[in-house]
Amino acid sequence: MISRRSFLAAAGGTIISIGLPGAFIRPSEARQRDLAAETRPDGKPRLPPGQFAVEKIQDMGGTPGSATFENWSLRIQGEVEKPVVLSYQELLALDQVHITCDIHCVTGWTLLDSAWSGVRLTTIMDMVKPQRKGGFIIFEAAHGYTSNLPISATQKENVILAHSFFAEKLPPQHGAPVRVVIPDRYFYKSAKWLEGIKVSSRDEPGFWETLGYSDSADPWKEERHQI
Ligand SMILES: Nc1nc2c(c(=O)[nH]1)N[C@H]1C(S)=C(S)[C@@H](COP(=O)(O)O)O[C@H]1N2
Ligand SMILES: [Mo]
Repeated sequence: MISRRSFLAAAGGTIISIGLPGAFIRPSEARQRDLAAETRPDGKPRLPPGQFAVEKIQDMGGTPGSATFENWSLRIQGEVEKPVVLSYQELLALDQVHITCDIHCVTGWTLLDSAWSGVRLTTIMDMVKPQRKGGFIIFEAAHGYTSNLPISATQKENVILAHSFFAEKLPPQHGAPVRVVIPDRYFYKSAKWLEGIKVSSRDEPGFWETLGYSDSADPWKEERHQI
């Protein structure tokens, strides 16, 4: 039997997977024991339940968009007072933040201390002003990939639209020109090759969410699959 965790999905003729089995570069046994005892400033364990640490980001695939740094644009619309279209240059002109965070893939790996630069989602939401009924955010990526969250789950300081990874322009396979980074949800929420953001009055389950993965995706509650 194929486990749900490793099943493949065909999207737009391309076979993609939520987690390709691969060779993981893992910290030493001693470091892994130390990590197991570490806690975050908010009191949560550094490694969420059922996760293991890796030292390098895994390339998890997906179908890249065709946008370049020159012609990329981001359309933010839906239940907002002021819809906006941003170019890459306009994104760079907004307040920039640099975050160091851990990211957690639902397949089990956790990358510690990854460094991203970009713009807080709250900065963008302050521009467009979501209406009261706009309770959900839908991230729209190339080729119809979407992910969804209640707006409340995206209003944290560490939720950003990232254009750089470890001070270098985001590599194509990791979502260039711009991707979402939501460190405290499983990584499938962090849409690569971002093209739009829709504020919606209703929840609209995204690509992996409609295939059985959790809508809320909280790693500390181990919300991996729909129940
Ligand atoms: N557009 C798009 N974004 C996506 C995906 C995808 O297939 N397409 N895969 C998601 C999943 S399942 C994961 S684990 C992360 C992987 O990001 P990475 O390849 O940079 O590690 O991207 C997420 N964002
Ligand atoms: Mo994933």
